[in-house]
Amino acid sequence: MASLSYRTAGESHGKGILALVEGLPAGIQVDTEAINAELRRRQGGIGRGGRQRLESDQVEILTGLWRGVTIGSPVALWVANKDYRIDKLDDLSAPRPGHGDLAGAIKFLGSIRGVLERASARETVGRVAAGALAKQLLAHIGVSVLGYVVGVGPIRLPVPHTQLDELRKLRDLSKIYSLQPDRDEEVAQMIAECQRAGDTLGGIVEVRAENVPFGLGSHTQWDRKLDGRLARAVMSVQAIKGVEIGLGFEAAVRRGSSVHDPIGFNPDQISGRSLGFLRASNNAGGLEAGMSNGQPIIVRAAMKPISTLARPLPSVNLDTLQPDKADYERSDVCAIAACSVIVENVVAFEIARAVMEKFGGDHIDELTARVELFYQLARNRLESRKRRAEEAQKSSCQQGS
Ligand code: EPS
Repeated sequence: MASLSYRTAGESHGKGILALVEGLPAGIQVDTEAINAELRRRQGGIGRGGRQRLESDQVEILTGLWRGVTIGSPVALWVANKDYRIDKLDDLSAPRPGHGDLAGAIKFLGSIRGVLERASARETVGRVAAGALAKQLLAHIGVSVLGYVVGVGPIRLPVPHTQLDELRKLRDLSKIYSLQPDRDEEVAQMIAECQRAGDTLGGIVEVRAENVPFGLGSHTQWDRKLDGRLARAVMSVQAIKGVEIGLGFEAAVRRGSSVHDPIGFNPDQISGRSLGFLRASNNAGGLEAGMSNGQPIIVRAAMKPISTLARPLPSVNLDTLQPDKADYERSDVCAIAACSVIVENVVAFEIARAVMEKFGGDHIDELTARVELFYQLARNRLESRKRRAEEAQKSSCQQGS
């Protein structure tokens, strides 16, 4: 069977955005409303621009299902744009610093319009739809993925120490999708002030994936390392300028003894997905040598401020080659909430891809059975080691007595 992958197509003001997902096993009952809920969340947050008042993103599943269930065929997800007017739109002349305008217009020996239409974060509709579908595969093996905002501009919004379900409730209470809903007002005021100044704001998002099986990804080759794949996928999201896993850049500052997560073991906890290993901390963010280690996967990403500024930066007019102010088009002031939804879904897709690589299966039941078989083999291996260790200890005691 094909490995799990997706591609997107579509322009910001074209007919719509398409995501083509290949390699999903058969037998997944697809919940279209769950995909729409993610698309709606992506449209929300504080600081969004006029475009989100025009759109009400809804997925149409064009292919790959029979009576609502996957059949192993490619799944084409389509989200129509209401603001479809690409051919009526003029070109820009003064590239916006930070956007793809200058690099793209030079690269393609062409227009800025031809570049910005595809560089636009509207494309993330397709990534979210694909990721929301991949999450439905992950649900079958008990993996949960949650994305939230941990920083908006200079404001830090730390993660409380509580269970994932509690974090999800907090996130869903917050208008900026942080885990500190009681600080929404402070964030809203900062964004409003930024808008009055004609400026924009970025921030930091974090994604936490729980109950991820041991051993996804591989240390054996650079492009199979799951940390590398996650970093690539997340870094490719529009406006992302930095990606960290676990402790991230902070690990470079500390000594090894306060970075690496000590390994404990409780033989009585070998059961189900628990193999008995206890890690008091998770600075590795669930990944060691490019493999998942049974701990939650933690990925953080830094989003730069939106590059379309109402009070534009200096640029050059490409028609006259004279200094000019960068062009302004309707835009968001802060899209960090949307970014948390996008990164959550992008991470979910990469984890689902790695699940399919390790366990595979043409039907979802085959996949879930293979996951269980793997855990059974791992538990058996540990139980037999435990017995051998106990016997060795018994015989050394007997020899000593
Ligand atoms: C974007 C510009 C704005 C954003 C857009 C990304 O679109 P418009 O030019 O139509 O106002 O709203 O994001 C989306 C359309 C979206 O759905 O997230 C850009 O230039 O990148």
